[in-house]
Amino acid sequence: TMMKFPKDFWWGAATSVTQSEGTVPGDGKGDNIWDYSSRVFNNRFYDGVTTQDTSRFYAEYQDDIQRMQGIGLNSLRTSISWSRLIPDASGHVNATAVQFYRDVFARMRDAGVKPFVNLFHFDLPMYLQEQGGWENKDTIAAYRRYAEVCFEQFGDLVDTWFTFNEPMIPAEAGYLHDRHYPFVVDFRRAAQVLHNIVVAHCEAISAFRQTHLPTNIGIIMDVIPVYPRSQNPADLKAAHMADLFYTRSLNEVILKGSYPEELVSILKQYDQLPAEITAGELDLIRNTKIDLLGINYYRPRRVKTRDSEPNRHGIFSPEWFFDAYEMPGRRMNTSRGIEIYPEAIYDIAKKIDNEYPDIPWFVSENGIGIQNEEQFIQDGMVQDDYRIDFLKEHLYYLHKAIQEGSHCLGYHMWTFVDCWSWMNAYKNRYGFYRLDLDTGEKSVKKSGIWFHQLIEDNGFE
Ligand code: BGP
Repeated sequence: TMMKFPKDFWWGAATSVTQSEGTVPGDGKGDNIWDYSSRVFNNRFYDGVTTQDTSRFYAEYQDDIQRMQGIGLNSLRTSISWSRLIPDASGHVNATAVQFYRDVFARMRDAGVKPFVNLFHFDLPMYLQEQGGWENKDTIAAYRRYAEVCFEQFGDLVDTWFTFNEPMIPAEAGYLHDRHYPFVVDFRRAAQVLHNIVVAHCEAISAFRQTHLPTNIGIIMDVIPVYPRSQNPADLKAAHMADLFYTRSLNEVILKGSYPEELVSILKQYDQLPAEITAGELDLIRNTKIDLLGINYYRPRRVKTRDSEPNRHGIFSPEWFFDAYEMPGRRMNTSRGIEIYPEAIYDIAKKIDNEYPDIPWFVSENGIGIQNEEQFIQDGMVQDDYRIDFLKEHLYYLHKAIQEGSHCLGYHMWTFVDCWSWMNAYKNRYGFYRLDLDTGEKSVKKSGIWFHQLIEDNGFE
């Protein structure tokens, strides 16, 4: 039987500018931290591939928009490149960039693909990073101004706005886990970065409210739902702590307006509270409301109690309170090294419905990254039945939650065309379209054709 989705459901894909635009010499773009770090630390992750070599949306956007239309997408989330729009510390607005994004969004609308636009996808301009990045409160003011420019220049064309994609990641990956530039490992600094990003989010919402644009604004969070190894008190406590540090820390401040008290008192106890949190900021946070929530879901987090010392040489970290747990018999995506667990979509929906019943939400990213996809090419097309199965399984649980009343507005897959990634360039492919790195050719995969049919039917069997 056919599983039908609600009327006007958002069916689409998600991408980000750093991962898809590519740099064209002379286009007036300034460096962001990825342009810089993919050049300077290239050997660490990328085998010679930099942000310059991403999938050329900047040069080929007209064809790419036709490709979106070609598989029936009714919406697509991308971002704006801050360092393209405002390329240097003087703050001047790059007119070429304004024209470019206006043309992109206008063409998307004409093609029936609603532009969902995110302001920040990990891509801080280098001139701000050099002044301390998100640790510096001046970055909050610069971000608000950038947001104001975006609302003013593109407000008539954009369908739905987002302030940040995965705001936890710049803090966690950049200041705690040594994955993203500036490769700092210091919990207290990470917490300051997170707090400043939360304040910046609120500033952008406040700027948006002042424009009186008739559209909506939200935020996109990555959710890694936590599952304990067992129901033993020690494992349950471990799960509680993982959830507190990695999910509730951010969800509650954004969605309920304040940090969890338990978290604050633990950070006090370990002397890890960020130094710069003002009463004015806490007021602003309390009074900020979003219109909708995007959830990026890729994998569950399985945890157990920690029975050995954390291997971190005294550096305070959430991992002091729990340990990762590999569930026997778990299904893995071995390409990406993460567990596949579609049921979590249902659990996430239930949690939102219970804790934040007034906030409509959608799946803003979900997908599967696969290595060496060329091995599945037959008759000139990637026969990615594994991706179709992945989508079906996840959509099955989403459908189930919607049937039970969850206020879910749509589903966006990561991603549209195979793209460059933060830690491994082109190793894992996620797209509905394949990108051939040798020829530059973009060609639809079997999953793209399948998704098109699903959109036409507004459901699947
Ligand atoms: C999300 C990011 C995306 C994208 C995706 C795939 O966390 O928002 O930008 O990269 O993950 O993950 P990866 O590229 O690390 O395989």
